Amino acid sequence: MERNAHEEQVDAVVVGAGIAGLYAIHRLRRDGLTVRGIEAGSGVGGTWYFNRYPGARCDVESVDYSYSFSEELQQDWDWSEKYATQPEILRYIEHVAERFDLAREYLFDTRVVSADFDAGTDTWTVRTDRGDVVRARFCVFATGSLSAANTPDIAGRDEFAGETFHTAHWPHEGVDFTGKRVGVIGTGSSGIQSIPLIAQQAEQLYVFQRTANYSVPAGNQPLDEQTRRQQKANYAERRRLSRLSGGGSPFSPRPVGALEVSEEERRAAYEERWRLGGVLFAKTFPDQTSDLAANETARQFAEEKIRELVDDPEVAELLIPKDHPIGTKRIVTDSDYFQTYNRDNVTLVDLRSTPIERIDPTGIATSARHYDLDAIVFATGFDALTGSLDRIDIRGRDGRLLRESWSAGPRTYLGLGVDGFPNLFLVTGAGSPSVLANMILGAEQHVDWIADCIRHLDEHGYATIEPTVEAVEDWLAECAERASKTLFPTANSWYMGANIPGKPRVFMLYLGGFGNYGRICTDVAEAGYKGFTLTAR
Ligand code: NA7
Repeated sequence: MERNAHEEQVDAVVVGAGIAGLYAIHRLRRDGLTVRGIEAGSGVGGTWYFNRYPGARCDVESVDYSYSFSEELQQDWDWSEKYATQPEILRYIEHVAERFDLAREYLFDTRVVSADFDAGTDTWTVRTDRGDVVRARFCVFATGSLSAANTPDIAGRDEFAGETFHTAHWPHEGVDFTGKRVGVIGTGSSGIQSIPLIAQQAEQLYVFQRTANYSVPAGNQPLDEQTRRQQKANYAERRRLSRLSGGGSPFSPRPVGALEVSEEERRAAYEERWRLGGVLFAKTFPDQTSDLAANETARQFAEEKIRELVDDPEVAELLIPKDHPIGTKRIVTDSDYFQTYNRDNVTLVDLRSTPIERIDPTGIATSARHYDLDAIVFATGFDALTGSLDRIDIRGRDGRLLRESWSAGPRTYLGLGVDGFPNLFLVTGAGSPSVLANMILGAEQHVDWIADCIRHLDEHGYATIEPTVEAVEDWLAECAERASKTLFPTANSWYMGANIPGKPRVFMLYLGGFGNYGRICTDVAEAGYKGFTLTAR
């Protein structure tokens, strides 16, 4: 849509109209600040706006994966399924935007290209690809952890004459694969969720798998009115438990380690979690991701399940992950993934033994043979956590570029602030629990902390806030120390930046738990923003 470039001055710029950005607009505006939101998409939703691939579904229960800031909202909204699909989540986010009149603060179809801090005026200048210039005291980057899509640079990629799709940029009108020969590259969440549905349509589906992943059935089911009523009646307690929990939902592991119980009890516990479904399988016992022997018990259980579900033992063998302890990459939540390989029209191509050599106009050539294709789906993930910020020229004090400051890995204090970048706030990014916890409650907690912080600055006559170098170093050390006590750094995961060639390998998240993390943030604020430098107006 054509429009004139904006030039304006506001209190706060919020980049992103996903779950975090929308709440930031709501909360900051309610606090009396003038705000401007900027969003690359044509509408609200962020991740849920772009990731429209078939089968896209959240792996956190709908009742928990929803805003808590408005009691009326949580009582009014009815989720139809235990794990909501992308269309339903997008409808929910659109409802929230409408209900709280948030979209009017946004420039849509607009990408932020740079943000520069001027120390003379303590002002950020944000520029966009539409020629807008927005000046603000505060910049809130709610740019998402999984928003910068990764399309691997495979030789001949752009020569393919058929249709090409990326799961993270799926056409809004959907895709009909009927009668087509389709190749899916990638078997992370996006591949594993979409493969069963693409298989139902396609004439022939080839799945190009480099690394097998663990996946647990979602155990999805429709929510009936009685369940919804019970959930809503109990919402306050559910939220209280979620805020204290490790992962931002009202569940905690059993109080004993996997090896401290009998074989029978352990199996029953895994069986129960498997039946309940989803990512929480990784948290059946508290030591599953810290003790290799404990992990092995869960791994073996999952391996048995895969063998039960897949008819061909050779295919099952290929689908069993061998390179990482279970749970150290995000466990996928699927609906009939492994069973899909029992279909006659589905072929698993093992890229470890027969790597892709190139893409050509008619399909994909591996070292073993050529696959003729009408369509290729890249389910190849994201430059996670830092990718969306790296793509913007963010310059703090003395013209320092954020991506250069982060060349050895992201440097933050609490995941909220960066040394040398005053009045810049990050939401649910690197250095926070982020994707390891419920992203909606995480976004609310971050935005509330940021809004309280801005109010503190204004009430006490401060112009800027930024973390000290020491606080950042200490926080990085804390995050690294916690990670080193777990099995997470042993996996080539996107948590480690390992999926992007050349990206520094550091575990980018805080592993101390959502509840713990929230307490630390509160303590820091209550101690007068300990670890931050505040400058007077
Ligand atoms: P993921 O989990 O990063 O998965 C990407 C997949 O793409 C994974 O299987 C990769 O294999 C594969 N991949 C990436 N590059 C290549 C190349 N060059 N050749 C072959 N295969 C490749 O992304 P998703 O979108 O599925 O999920 C991201 C998160 O979204 C998920 O964890 C949930 O939190 C929601 P690899 O493992 O690198 O060998």
